[in-house]
Amino acid sequence: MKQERMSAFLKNGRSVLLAYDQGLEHGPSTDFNDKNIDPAFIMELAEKGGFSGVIFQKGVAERFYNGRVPLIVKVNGKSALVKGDPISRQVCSVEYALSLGAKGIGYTIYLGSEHEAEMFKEFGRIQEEAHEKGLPAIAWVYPRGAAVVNDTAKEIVSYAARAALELGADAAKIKYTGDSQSFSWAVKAAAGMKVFMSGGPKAPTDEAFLRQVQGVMDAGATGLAVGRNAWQNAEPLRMAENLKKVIFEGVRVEKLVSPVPV
Ligand code: FBP
Repeated sequence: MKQERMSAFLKNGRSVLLAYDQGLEHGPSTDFNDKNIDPAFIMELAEKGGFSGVIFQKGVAERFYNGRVPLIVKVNGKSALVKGDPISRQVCSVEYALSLGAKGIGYTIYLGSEHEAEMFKEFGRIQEEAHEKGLPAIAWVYPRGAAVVNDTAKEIVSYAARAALELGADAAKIKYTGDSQSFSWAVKAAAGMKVFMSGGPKAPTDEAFLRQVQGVMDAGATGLAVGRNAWQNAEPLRMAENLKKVIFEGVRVEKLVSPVPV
């Protein structure tokens, strides 16, 4: 049986992670404003907001990680400039991530890309190294490439979850399918492996986003790895509080005090 390597990030089996690797992935101009371009702001938000973990690339971890929230280092990355089927390669060793204080290793796999075999192979090696050191390997599994028509369809999202399980991930970060019932099929496909919803672009309202999170929890998932919907929010600490209520306390969105932005 698999041991629970994710325990550093779990409270009663649930979790809310703060993701901040978008600078490299998207380019800073699209996602950031004067406030959230500063990694120190994110480190403070992770701590004050009571997030279960924070996700950085190694350069940000080196300069800004303060050791007070469990760290996941994303060990591969790619820019937003190269077009065509995506490939994201290793940019940080497991050993170096560990030396930065990592309690988990993150790696993105573009399932369906013509380069998927290279990412499978690299993730396979990284997963084994992480496990040797007692760290969980968390797979961002994003279906992309010419063969993927709709990356949030039930079939493709559940395939992403299943691929992560079969590749040996301890947890998968996958896109929301749009409703709880279809997402529960992805949770089933994960067969006990931890499932996190990937936040996505900022939702039109706080309430709309919190309803997605509620749907994810109703589906039996572990929680959420959120970036833009938290740190692009005008009141990120209030969003963090609402997320924790929905994820850890099971509070229904309609019972939250003013979930809609003021
Ligand atoms: P967001 O909540 O901002 O979507 O962050 C989650 C995340 O998985 C990041 O870790 C990653 O950089 C980004 O989304 C990838 O975004 P995209 O789906 O546009 O490639």
